[in-house]
Amino acid sequence: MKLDQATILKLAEHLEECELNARDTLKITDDHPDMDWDDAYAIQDEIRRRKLARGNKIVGLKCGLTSYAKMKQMGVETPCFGFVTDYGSVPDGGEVKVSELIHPKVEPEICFVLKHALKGPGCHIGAVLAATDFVMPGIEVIDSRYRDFKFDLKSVIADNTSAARFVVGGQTLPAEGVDLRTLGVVLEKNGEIVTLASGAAVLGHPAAAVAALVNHLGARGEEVPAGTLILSGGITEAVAVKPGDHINLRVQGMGSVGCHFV
Ligand code: OOG
Ligand code: MG
Repeated sequence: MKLDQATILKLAEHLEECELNARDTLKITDDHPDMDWDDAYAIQDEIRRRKLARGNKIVGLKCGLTSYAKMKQMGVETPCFGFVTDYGSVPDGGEVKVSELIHPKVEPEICFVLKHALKGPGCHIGAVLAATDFVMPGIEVIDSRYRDFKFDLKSVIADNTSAARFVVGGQTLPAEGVDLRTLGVVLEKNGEIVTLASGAAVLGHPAAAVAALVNHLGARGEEVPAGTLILSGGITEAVAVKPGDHINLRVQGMGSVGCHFV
């Protein structure tokens, strides 16, 4: 750790205020170029603690920057991990209020729900699939608190990996019946296809992203409990949205999930 506790608390408060007031900021590594990975996750942990203390719930975990399309779009090369909240959950077909956000973008994701706990190190695709209850489509609405989405990996980790809103729905499928690598994914905005890909875009197999999350938490002594919802990361580049947009995600064999931006 390179930052003292007071600085970690101050940066967490600052980033969370930006989130809750839909205000942007410059990336925090500009003022703290020496901060390390542990500092970045310590700031994210403090944001989580603040939300729990306020009575919010953490309702799932997320992997970010797990596809080459996303890594290329954001100029980083390593996945990152964060959490999603109760107030971030939008029902399938529901509304997302753009006024509560800074500059939202949407990403198509494959979501996992576990029936057994997982703990790293050594977690692999096989362990993830064996522990998965079902998979389903999800749209993640990301909203970096950094001006113009300009950040580096440490800054984005501290900012809870740009987590803002998410929509899960469509049709659930047991993981064993699906080849998650060849699974086709089509993202539509206002009825037109804006991007498409297959599941292998995420680290060769979306379950590999979940395994990476489990191993990351395992290194910190944490287990991922049964019942956890996990967003495995954007399969394509993220797509900017504005009020009036309707987003629909179609996933092969899993129906579709959608939301409106108002
Ligand atoms: C970071 C969050 C990335 C994903 O699925 O890749 C993410 C960002 O691009 O702002 O959630
Ligand atoms: Mg995402």
